[in-house]
Amino acid sequence: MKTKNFFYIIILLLAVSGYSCTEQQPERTIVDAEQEVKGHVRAVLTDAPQVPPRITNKSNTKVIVELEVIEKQMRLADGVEYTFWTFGGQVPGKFIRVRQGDLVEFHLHNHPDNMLPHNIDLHAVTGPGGGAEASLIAPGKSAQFSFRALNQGLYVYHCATAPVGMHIANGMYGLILVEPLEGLPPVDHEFYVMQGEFYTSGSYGEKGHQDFDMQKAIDEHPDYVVMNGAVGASSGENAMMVQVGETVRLFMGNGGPNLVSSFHAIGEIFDKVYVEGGSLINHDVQTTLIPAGGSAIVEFKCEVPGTLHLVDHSIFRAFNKGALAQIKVVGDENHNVYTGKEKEEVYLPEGSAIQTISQNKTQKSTKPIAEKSFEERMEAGESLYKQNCMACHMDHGNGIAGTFPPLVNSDFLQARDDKGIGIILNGLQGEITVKGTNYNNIMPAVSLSDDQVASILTYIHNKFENDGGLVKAADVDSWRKQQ
Ligand code: HEC
Ligand SMILES: [Cu+2]
Repeated sequence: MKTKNFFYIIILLLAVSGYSCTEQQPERTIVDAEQEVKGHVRAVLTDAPQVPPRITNKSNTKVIVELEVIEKQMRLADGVEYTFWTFGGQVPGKFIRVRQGDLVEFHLHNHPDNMLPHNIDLHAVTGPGGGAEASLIAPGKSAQFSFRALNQGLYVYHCATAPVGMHIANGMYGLILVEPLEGLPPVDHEFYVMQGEFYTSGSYGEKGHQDFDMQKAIDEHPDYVVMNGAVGASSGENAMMVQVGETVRLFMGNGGPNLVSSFHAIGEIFDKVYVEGGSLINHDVQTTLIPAGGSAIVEFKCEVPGTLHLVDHSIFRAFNKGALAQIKVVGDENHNVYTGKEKEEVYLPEGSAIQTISQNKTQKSTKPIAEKSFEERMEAGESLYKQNCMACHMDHGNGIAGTFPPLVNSDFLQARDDKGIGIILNGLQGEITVKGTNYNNIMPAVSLSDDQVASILTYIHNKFENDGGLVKAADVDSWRKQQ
């Protein structure tokens, strides 16, 4: 009897604590669809990473959305072109913003120059196919349908014309935000970022126009996983910019078509996550899962300057397939929050030996290949340098004083008969002197093909103010044979 009472008390306590938890969640508003809407407005649509302005009108209205499907060739990566199918001319498609309870009058136009029929399935629609059947149109046609935005939240829309996977894989997805009646709380910046994969005939980085590869899509083996439709679309000089002390809200989507995103911001913690783009709010989150065909709204305050890297933390996608966007935070340091590097010294545990950073093993094949011209070596060398050497020797080959020696105007490199081939293939350790500074560190062997070593070294000897010259694949081959 006693234990039974105790049991009831536990249940009661759980119920009470459960109640106080849900209390912090915003109340859900149920829309009365019978209620009439007042007037009408034309929706402001934006391309990523921009978001349309907050909605300020106080009552529900009819929102007219005009969206045009355009098939067009654009950049997927440097030197890589792809024929995208778009909602509004960019990938992801235009951002649409309405208010809960609004009546959305949707007009889909299929540009006359297009080759295929298309339609739209908006996950914000309550109705068959999310509007897909109602909006299916051939090139040169328009379709209209209306829906009531009953549920608040951040929703994916996509094309749902057969073969559905192919239409999505070619870039036909975007986001529609249904703001709660009372509006989202104000923040300093709102941005739109959407992940998606591309399945191309050539592998990652292969130059020229790439076709869609159906088999890779079925196997779920993408060559590209990108943020905002292309490698570098929202990073580097296209990065989003904010000031220290400002608050940021990201509307994150995942078009898929296949992969789930482990969304993470390197250097930030999400103060708030609207889980899966719905009304459940989680706090203090490091990585939030975004399903294919799903979303998340994340919020944080930028306390210190620096670059935040928005990645899919299935991390090879970020570093080897393009899944990276950046937010640059500018302003004053705050050493109470983050000090930056206070000290650095070399740490060499006993017994450490040269390791190998291995590329694809098959690339080691010594089968004779056609030698490249100087220009081709320089071009290939630049991207190979970025992939294999830049992490340590830095952007412009300047290294890091005391740890990674500079490759710029390196007397050490120029004094070697092998042009540096042995350094790349065998690694390097022990004390060396470069431009009067001593280094005693370890460079791992980097396993690359003869052709790749030749291109990197040609690049370094010329680009970084060394002694110039052309290194040939045959030089690397004969060096290997002498070993
Ligand atoms: C993981 C870090 C790392 C990577 C990656 C790396 N290096 Fe090094 N590299 C070093 C270190 C450390 C040294 C100095 C070794 C020592 O102290 O003996 C060095 C030394 C060198 C030197 C001789 C010193 C000089 O400044 O001339 C050359 C040349 C060189 N690296 C080229 C390359 C090239 C080319 C690549 C890319 C294929 C590369 N390294 C990748 C860390 C790295
Ligand atoms: Cu389509």
